[in-house]
Order: sequence, then C-alpha cells, then structure tokens
Amino acid sequence: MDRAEVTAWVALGANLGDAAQTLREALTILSDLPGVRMVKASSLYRTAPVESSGPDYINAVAELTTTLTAPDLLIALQGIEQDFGRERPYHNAPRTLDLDLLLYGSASITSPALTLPHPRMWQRAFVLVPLAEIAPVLVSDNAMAAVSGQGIVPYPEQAPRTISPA
Ligand code: PH2
Ligand code: MG
Ligand code: MG
Repeated sequence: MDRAEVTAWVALGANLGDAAQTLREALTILSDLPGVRMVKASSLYRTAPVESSGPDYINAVAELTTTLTAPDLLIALQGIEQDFGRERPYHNAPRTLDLDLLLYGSASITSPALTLPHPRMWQRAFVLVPLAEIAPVLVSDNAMAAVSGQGIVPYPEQAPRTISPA
C-alpha cells in the first residue's frame, strides 16, 4: 500500500554565488523530487546573516506534501545541497545552498541526524517571515514579535513608487 502523504515545511537559504537564482532552481528541483509535491513556495527575502558571516542571505520557505519518510526526505535535501556544491568548512559557514527540514507533519524527532521541529526555527526571522507568508496560522504574533529586530526585506526590493505630476 502507498504511504500516506505528510505535509512538510522546508527552509531554503543561500549566501554564496547567485543566491536568488539558486533558490529558484532549488524550488523547481524540490517540486520534481520523486514522492514530493510542491504545495506553496514563499517569495524570496534578503536577510542579514544570523550567527553567520559573509554576504546577506536569500531565504524562502516551501510547503510540500511527501510520501517520503522524514529521514529519506532529509537525504534528498542533502543531495540537492551537494548538487549545488555545498561545502561545510566550519559551523554556519557561508553556503551555496542550505535546505532545512522545519516540520514534518506533527513529528517530534531527536536523532543525531535530525531534530524536528527544527530546534532554532522560532528564533529566526528568516524562517518565520516567509513561513508566515504562506502559513499564517503557524506563526503567532508573539512568535513574530520575538524576532522583530532581525534584518529581513523582500527580494528584489521594491523601488519606491514615484508619482509623476499630471
Ligand atoms: N542560516 C544559518 C545561520 N544564519 N542567517 C540568515 N540570514 N539566513 C540563513 O539561512 C542562515 C543564517 C544556518 O543554517
Ligand atoms: Mg540552516
Ligand atoms: Mg542546514
């Protein structure tokens, strides 16, 4: 029998190379993964590095449904990171692509490879702002307030509208 579909939430981030293009390509690759359907993708955001260094990040969040187990989905995400040349010289190093599993249904998992829900998601505006864009019920006002000091703007930035005189 086929496995039931589970809703999963994935955070995307990059701050090396053409990060925005990488995220767009990664969203397409995610939606083409066997056993995965893309439900919704947030828009892109430019964010200041949090406990990290290098250029600003581009971040987004995607809602998927999947018949993969959480460990198998994690392996698939890590494979995509590898395809984009991900290197891990040190903790939180700048990266070409980071794909983090935030939530997998209501699963609560603590294993060396995977902790769900993602242990730091509630401390990070670069996760909560795109998540709230596509799933407002998941992010309370209090949760948003807790990350309100962190730098995050829509990408690409909207140019100010100039209204020409009549
Ligand atoms: N990811 C990190 C650490 N810091 N900062 C921003 N702005 N965006 C990220 O995706 C990010 C980060 C660890 O994965
Ligand atoms: Mg991460
Ligand atoms: Mg990661």
